[in-house]
Amino acid sequence: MNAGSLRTVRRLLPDAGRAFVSLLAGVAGVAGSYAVAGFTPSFVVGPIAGTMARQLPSEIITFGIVQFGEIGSQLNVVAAIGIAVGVFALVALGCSALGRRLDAPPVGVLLSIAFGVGIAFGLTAAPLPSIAAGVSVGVVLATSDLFIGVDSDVSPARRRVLGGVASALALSVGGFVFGRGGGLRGTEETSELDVSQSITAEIDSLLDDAEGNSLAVSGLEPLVSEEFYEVDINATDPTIDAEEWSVSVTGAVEEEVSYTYDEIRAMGAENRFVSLRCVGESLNGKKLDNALWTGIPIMDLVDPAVPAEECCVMLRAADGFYEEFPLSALSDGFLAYGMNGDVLPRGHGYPARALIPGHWGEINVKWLTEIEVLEQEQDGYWEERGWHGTGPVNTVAKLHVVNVGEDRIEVAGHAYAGTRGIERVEVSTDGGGSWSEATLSEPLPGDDVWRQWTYSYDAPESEHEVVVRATDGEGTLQPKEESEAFPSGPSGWVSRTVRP
Ligand SMILES: Nc1nc2c(c(=O)[nH]1)N[C@H]1C(S)=C(S)[C@@H](COP(=O)(O)O)O[C@H]1N2
Ligand SMILES: [Mo]
Repeated sequence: MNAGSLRTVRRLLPDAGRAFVSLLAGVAGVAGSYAVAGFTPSFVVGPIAGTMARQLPSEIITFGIVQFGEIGSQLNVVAAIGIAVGVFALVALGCSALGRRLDAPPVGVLLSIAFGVGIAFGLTAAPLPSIAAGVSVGVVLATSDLFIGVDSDVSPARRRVLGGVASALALSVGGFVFGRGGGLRGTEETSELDVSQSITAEIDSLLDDAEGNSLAVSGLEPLVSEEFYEVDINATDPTIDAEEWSVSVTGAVEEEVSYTYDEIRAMGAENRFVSLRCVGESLNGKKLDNALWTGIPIMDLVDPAVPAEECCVMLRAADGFYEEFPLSALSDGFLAYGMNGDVLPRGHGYPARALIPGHWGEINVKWLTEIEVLEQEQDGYWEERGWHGTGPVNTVAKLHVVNVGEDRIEVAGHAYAGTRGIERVEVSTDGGGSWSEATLSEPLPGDDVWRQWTYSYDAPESEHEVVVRATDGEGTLQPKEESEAFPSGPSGWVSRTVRP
């Protein structure tokens, strides 16, 4: 290699400072996208995380769900952010090198904007957030070059880095605070549901009942969950404009029918307590919750289409999710557009979701767009990945509260058996040798609602094993045999060592 080409190579190779500025440009690109999109599918990280979740082998996904639960999906998001930053950083690196090679840094900046916008648009198909991403990448490159020209004692290389840091910081912080992302505000903003006075009054009185029936045990979640768990196939929730949304009944029907949001809202309103439990949770996990839902019987949508088949249905959603189950299970189903007196929050399926009493959470499809009547069984999203989560829930008694007092110990939790209901919860404080009946909360109206249980006893001298088991409304004691969540839901008696 002659001296000339060596110089060219050195000129093109990034030094540490340039590499760092490119990395900053990458961070700014992701921040810019977030500022405009918020945590929605238009945010570049969304599609990357989604693709990873879909493309990774199902063994890895299942391992993540069972071993890490919520953290598994957070890791997925963190990895996706890393990839997005990396991609924008490479764009910045490549384009600025090209700009230098052409002896025209501004051309490099413009190219980085063009490529940044292009890549973001390719991922999200959302114009504005993509422009924000690309421009942010370019701005960091441009400011870092600008600072080179400033007259000062600081070395040019250092000025470049400082300029990059300053603009990347300004863009990220500014975007985070002022952008649509709005900092760490959750997805749970919602507003009061606009329904008739009588329905509002019923909501208020049912929520009062739930509060009144909730046991006064310190640390025990009330009968209407304060924080309702969320499980999704994607990192970001779809943002749906209710005015443009509709749900259709298709497939083996006499006539396909489609309904707009306003049409559904005009069909009336009923209130129902329904509890949900995820098939992928751990035995004593926290993915079991209860809410008061407002909506209509789902068959009010299906009946007018006149199903020509008895077999089954596939529910499809705006996020690409789909689940199949027997039509008979749909017949008690509910279409909810309200939750606890509010408009159904985005995270729980706005504008409308299905609730299928007594069944595992996964067939309670959110962001519902299509009810397809099938002539033959098909696998849903999770069944394609090995799960068997379309059936009725297992009976469970959770042990979430242990209050150790001076001479008494109080234990408490929730029990749930879907539409079978809970008849009895028993507690053993000697590892299953003897059993006593727990106090249950008064049942709430509804066919698919959990109950709370509590039991208190004289504190023994020493460490002991507390075991809980429930009997469902059909008189069946929950099986003692333990099984993992995969593939058909956790089962077994919850036990916990208590130290007085
Ligand atoms: N469209 C759609 N619906 C969905 C899911 C999803 O990823 N997409 N997850 C399902 C799963 S696995 C569960 S447990 C429940 C959870 O409902 P929640 O997030 O309102 O608690 O929603 C179900 N409905
Ligand atoms: Mo689930």
